[in-house]
Amino acid sequence: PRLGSMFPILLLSLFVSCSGQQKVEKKRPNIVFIMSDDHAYQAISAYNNKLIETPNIDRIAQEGMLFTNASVTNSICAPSRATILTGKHAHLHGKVDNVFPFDTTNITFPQIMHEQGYQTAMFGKLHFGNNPKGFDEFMILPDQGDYYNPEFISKRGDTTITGYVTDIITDLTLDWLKNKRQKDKPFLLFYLHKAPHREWYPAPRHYREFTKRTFPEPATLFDDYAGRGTAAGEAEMSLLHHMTISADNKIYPDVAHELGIEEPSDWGFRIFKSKYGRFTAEQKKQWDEVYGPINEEFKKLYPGMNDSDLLRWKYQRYMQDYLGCIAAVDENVGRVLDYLEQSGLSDNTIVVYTSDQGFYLGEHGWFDKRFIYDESFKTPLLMRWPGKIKPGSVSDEMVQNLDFAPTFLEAAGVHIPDDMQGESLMPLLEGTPEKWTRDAVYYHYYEYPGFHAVKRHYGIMTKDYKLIHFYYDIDEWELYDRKNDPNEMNNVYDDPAYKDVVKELTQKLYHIRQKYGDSDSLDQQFIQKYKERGIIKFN
Ligand code: SGN
Ligand code: CA
Repeated sequence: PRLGSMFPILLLSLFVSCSGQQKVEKKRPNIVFIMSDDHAYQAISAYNNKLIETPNIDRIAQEGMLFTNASVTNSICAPSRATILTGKHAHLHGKVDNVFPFDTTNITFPQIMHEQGYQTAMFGKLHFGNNPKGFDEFMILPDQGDYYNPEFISKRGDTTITGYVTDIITDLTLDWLKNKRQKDKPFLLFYLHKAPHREWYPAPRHYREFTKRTFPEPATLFDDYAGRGTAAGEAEMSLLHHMTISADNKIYPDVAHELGIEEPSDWGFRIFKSKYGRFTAEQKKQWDEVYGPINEEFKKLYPGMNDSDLLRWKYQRYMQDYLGCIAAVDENVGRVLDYLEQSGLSDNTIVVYTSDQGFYLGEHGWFDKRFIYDESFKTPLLMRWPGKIKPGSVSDEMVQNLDFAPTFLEAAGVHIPDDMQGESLMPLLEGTPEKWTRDAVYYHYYEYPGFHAVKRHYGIMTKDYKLIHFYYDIDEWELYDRKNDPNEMNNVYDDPAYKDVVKELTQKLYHIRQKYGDSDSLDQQFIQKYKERGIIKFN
């Protein structure tokens, strides 16, 4: 199939020489790759509308395909982005965590498409520590970026733009689409939101509305991790203990001190002060009008709260701000989709909506990600391609962020390098799932010891099971029966009834590690590099 993907480009080249550039270029699809940061599939109404309506993001699935089993190879920001760009697992591209710099000798698919005549642009969050290669134009946030009055890095230098980040990234994207791009070339556009990344600062129009709402609690909010191993119990991402009252829940530091709320470090207070300190006078005024009364109410409630009351209150505060951020993403995605329609670009443009990973919205009492458990391993994926994807289709195949690079290269009629590890999604998009043969996906998380204390682990998922090995300072195995235990509450690794499954999955895991070139000795090399690196800066 890879050699086959050369033929369209050969035919196209023939066509160029006979009939000129324009006609040919029309046939190669444009790609708009929309990715937000930490957007859980639980917060997209195309998946379910318990928490929020996202009518604009949903349009992509209504007019295209919704993937219900899409996952990432390593549930953390920069490694996911490196996998998307290279089509390789982290142990090969080397960006195994958020801290090691991206090795720019890697060849990325935008570089290849650029060489093949695509115009390339990127707006928003990349989080690589270095600038993207192969782009005609980019304006990216430094590191995690800011919600209010963000700075941007571009080829022309740094600049700060007043306003709300999700609106600004969209303005830049639309300005490029309308006024800056060369209209006779196909384009590859990365439209990358910072939202809804921690610490979840919504725009005034949305916090006014969302702070009035109450959201349903997940079934596992009060999880005590009894059915799992050491790693779940030791992770530091609980709403009750690790979500900060100030930076995350927006209680002013003075109010927290007055109430005698102690936190393990003053980090949450410092972050809140620095974020609040970025506001203009007008933004502060608007903020205080809404969050002032929330603080007053909390002053009254807090003295009478027990742990479960506080957990419930934190969950509501969390959801109000997190979902408020998503409301702005959805509105802005609508602006871009509208422009594609109005300009006539829609018909020949592939639109993708995804996130760099999933996220916990109170499930298992958590926020953040990193684990191979469903909420963080799975990621939203919606794709529209008029004329190729049948509107309203759904795929439950196990696709991964690893697959974007080969998919887009094939769509553009470009040869897929042999060392790319993903599979082109083309058979699924074209409605021929019988040509899709993958029966398992591989996962590997590395950033430990580190922020949120999620232990190193790798694992395999099939449609029925998930087998996980936690290593480094423990040596523990977990097996989950996906069909009978969808919330992954009971590790059945030692249950005699699953003896054969354990045997079969262990072999499969061994083979998939071999197939992708991962190994115990590579694990040790990454641990060694990690130790040599010494002090780690997490952001
Ligand atoms: C920040 C967050 C963490 C988060 C990492 C990684 N803390 O450090 O909660 O896990 O980013 O996120 S924050 O309060 O400073 O935002 S990632 O999406 O970039 O991988
Ligand atoms: Ca992320």
